[in-house]
Amino acid sequence: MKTYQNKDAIETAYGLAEAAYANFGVSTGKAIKAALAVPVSVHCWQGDDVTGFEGAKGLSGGGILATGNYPGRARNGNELRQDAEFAFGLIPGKKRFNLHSFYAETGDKKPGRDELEPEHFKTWMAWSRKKKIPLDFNPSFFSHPLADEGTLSSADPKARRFWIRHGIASRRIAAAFGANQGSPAVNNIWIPDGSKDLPADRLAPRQRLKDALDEILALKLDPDTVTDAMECKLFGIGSEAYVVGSHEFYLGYAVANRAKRIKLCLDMGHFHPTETIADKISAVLLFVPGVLIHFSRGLRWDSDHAAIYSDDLREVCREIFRQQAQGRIDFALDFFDASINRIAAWTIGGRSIRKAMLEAILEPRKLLVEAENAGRRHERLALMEEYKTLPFAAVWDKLCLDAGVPVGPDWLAPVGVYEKTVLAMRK
Ligand code: RNT
Ligand code: ZN
Repeated sequence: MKTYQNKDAIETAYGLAEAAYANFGVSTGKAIKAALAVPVSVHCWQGDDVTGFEGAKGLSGGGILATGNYPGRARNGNELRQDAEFAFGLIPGKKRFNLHSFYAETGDKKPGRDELEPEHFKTWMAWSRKKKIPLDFNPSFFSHPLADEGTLSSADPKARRFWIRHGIASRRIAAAFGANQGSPAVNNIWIPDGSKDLPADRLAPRQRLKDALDEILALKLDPDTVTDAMECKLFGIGSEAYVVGSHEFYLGYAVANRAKRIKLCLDMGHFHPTETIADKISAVLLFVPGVLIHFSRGLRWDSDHAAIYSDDLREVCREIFRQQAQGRIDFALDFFDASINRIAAWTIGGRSIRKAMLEAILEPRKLLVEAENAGRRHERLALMEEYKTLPFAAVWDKLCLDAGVPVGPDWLAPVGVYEKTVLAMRK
């Protein structure tokens, strides 16, 4: 394939684009810098199909499923870190890395999830410091024998207590990450609890979940080290009729517990198949301190296809930058496709978010708002239409060039080499 990394051609096209955007009062140079500065939390679990290091064969039991059998998944911490570092070199801009509790490296010891400690993540923390990649965290309430009949909402007190202890242990680990990196780690709670078929009692599990969360959050931690987030969902695989932790549940919980500064996690794949989250952002930000977004792509029954530069995703980014709310948003990836090269999946998702951010930042917001405030609605719509065909690709290429990552499809070649020389050896 011909290379796209032609500096002169990119600079020439960029010069024309810069002038075109300047006509709309927008600085492409500033936009590139601003887009590169926003951190994106890359999810570790695309690298190994959400398997973890506990010796599991794969993801099991709980509202989500990784399908596919593409060769070369990471089987341990070193492989996962190696793969992630490789992908980071292809994704422009600031990155974080998001772990689940079952990526603990515990050596010969096999602590229960309720016994996990920061020291089980010391290799991750050392890597994080060395690479200057801050970490985020997630307790893992699935792929576990005690998760079969629910977790934090379980009617079995033994199981519920176990998961409450896990929730507390996870917050402590996230706080240790925060202390290690000198900035808060996001600790996001998602539980799969729900019912495949129509429940007779929708209330009792929600009451138990509320009480369990109260216990988990009772432990006061330094807000400079950890931020709590909670992720709602409408339905999942095997929980089609009922999900305990619904949107209304967590929104209500976060608002009722204002002092605890809980962020709401909105996953793009967790709503009705035609429902998008873009319009929710301005509404919930009036009432919760921040929103963690899981950039994902729902496709029919699955909520976790690789994120792409879709209208849906672009609208989410536009909404954020129109409100200048980026400081209150945590951008995170959440998808797992085991049927394609996993490094490519990360790269496609990571590049698509950065691309959508850049496009959103380039929007001639001022002109749109002026037209709106003056009642010139035809002009508002016309500008939105004209803006769509500005030479955006040239600005995106320039961003990649400035960030030192491959331009256009040039990133495919190194992925191909890595597949042959590294991934293919994992048999
Ligand atoms: C599941 C949630 C959750 C998980 C990860 C693995 O529907 O989206 O965020 O995907 O925690
Ligand atoms: Zn999610």
